[in-house]
Order: sequence, then C-alpha cells, then structure tokens
Amino acid sequence: MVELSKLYDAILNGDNKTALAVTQEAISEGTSPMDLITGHMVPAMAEVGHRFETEEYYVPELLLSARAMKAALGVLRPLLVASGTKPVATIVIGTVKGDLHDIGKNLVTSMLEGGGFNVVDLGTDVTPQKFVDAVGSHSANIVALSSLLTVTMPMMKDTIEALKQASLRDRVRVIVGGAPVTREFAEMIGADGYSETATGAVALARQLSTTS
Ligand code: B1M
Repeated sequence: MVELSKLYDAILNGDNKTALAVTQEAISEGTSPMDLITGHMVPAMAEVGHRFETEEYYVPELLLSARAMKAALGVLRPLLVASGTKPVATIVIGTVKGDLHDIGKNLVTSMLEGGGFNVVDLGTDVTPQKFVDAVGSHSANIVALSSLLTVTMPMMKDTIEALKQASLRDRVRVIVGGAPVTREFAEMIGADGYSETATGAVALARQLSTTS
C-alpha cells in the first residue's frame, strides 16, 4: 500500500510528479478520492498557508504547492463527477474580481458536478458584469462566488448589486464561500447561503434548488 503521508509531503514540498504518482497509486488501490482530499491534500495546503504567514514560504513556494495540488486534483476530478444524470439545476461559479485563487473553487465545481449540477465555471478574477452576463445567457438558477482574499470579499457584494441592477436578483440564488468568508458576512451582503466547505456547498445548492 502506498504511504499516503507522501501525498501530504509532496504538496507541501511542491513536488508535482510525486503528488501525481502517489494519487494515481492510491486510487488504483481503492482509496476514496474524498479521503485523499480531506485527509491529506487540504491539510497540506493549510500548512503551506501557515508557512507563508510565518515567512518560511514565499509566493514561489505557494505556486509550486498549488501546481502539485492541481496535479493530484486532475486525477481525482473525473472521479468526483457524475455522468449521465439529468442536471438538478444550472450553477454559474467563479472566483470574484481581483482574486486569482482557484483551487478551492475548482474543488467546489467538481463536487457540484458530482452532485448532478450543470456547472458553468467562469474561472478567476471574474467581474460582476461577467457573472450577470453568464446568469442571463445560461439561465442559471444559482450563482456561486468564491473569494480567498479579505480585500476581494467586497466584490461579492458588488456582484449581488450588479445582479439587482440587471433585474436578475429575483431569478437566482447566490451562495458564497472561501476561507475568509463567514456566515455573518454572507448575511450582511444579502447572499442566500454560505458554506465553509465544498461538500457543504453541494448540500446548500441542493437545498436552495428545491426551495426556489
Ligand atoms: Co494566496 N493567500 N495569495 N496564493 N494563498 C492565501 C489565501 C492566504 C490566506 C495566505 C496567508 O497569508 N496565510 C492570504 C490571504 C490573506 C487574506 O486576505 N485573508 C494569501 C495572499 C495574501 C496572497 C497574495 C496577496 C500573496 C502576494 O502576492 N503577496 C496573492 C494574491 C493574488 C491574487 O489573488 N490577486 C496570492 C497568491 C497565491 C498564489 C497564486 C501563489 C496561490 C494560488 C494558486 C491557485 O489557486 N491557482 C496561493 C495559494 C496557494 C494560497 C494558499 C496557501 C492556499 C489556498 C488553497 O488553495 N487552499 C492560501 C492559504 C490558505 O488557504 N491556508 C493563500 C486549498 C483549498 C482547497 O482551500 O481555497 O480555502 P480553499 O477552498 C476551500 C474552502 O474555502 C471552500 O471549499 C474549499 C474546499 O473545502 N470554498 C468554498 C472555497 N470557495 C468556496 C465557495 C463556496 C463554498 C465553499 O460556495 C460558493
């Protein structure tokens, strides 16, 4: 059996080849993708963040770790995605303007796809107008906003305002998440829901799509 702590170490050390190899081996041995993600990969990224805060790591190390994380997620993503089911609802997702963090957002996207949603991923650094346009053109039921930076959190409010201005707010539910976002913040900006985790986002989207 492959030693799963090697996956944690590979992400922490920015070693994408080992991250990929260990993930592939673990999956072939029958380890569940979610065990790898929650038990080893997310904790490794949390430690990367801690080392960045304590100035043991700098941006180049963050980038290498992010690359290793993405390599491992690339193997897991197809396994998280359900196939052949009728979409529950359409969700437009993106990381808000000014913010380039996409690992968590990509994880949320995969989990939502796995939960049977049709997901339109707008990527990172998404302007309020781009969200508005996508809601209109895809007739989306839910807009999912991700933010990892304290300074980009106000963009979530701006996006909700832009949806109001475009007379689309009544047609869509807005959910928000990302490390610095809180339930209180979500309520304050008038979002319909908040989730701390990717799995929680799926449950929330399900709940909102049955009550809309
Ligand atoms: Co950045 N970065 N970063 N970074 N980075 C953080 C976020 C930071 C907390 C690090 C730190 O200081 N400890 C800090 C933000 C501080 C703050 O504002 N509160 C920070 C900073 C300061 C910066 C820069 C400003 C650094 C600089 O340039 N001086 C810069 C900003 C660039 C920009 O965006 N404009 C920057 C850059 C980067 C990289 C590009 C190098 C890289 C991102 C690569 C990429 O994403 N492609 C990076 C990384 C890797 C991190 C850390 C280390 C890891 C983030 C991550 O991927 N986590 C991060 C520290 C940390 O988070 N501990 C940090 C793993 C991921 C699975 O978790 O994204 O939280 P997360 O997603 C979770 C939940 O939050 C939730 O579900 C996911 C799974 O459970 N979730 C949702 C996320 N979105 C959701 C939406 C939902 C629901 C749940 O509903 C819609």
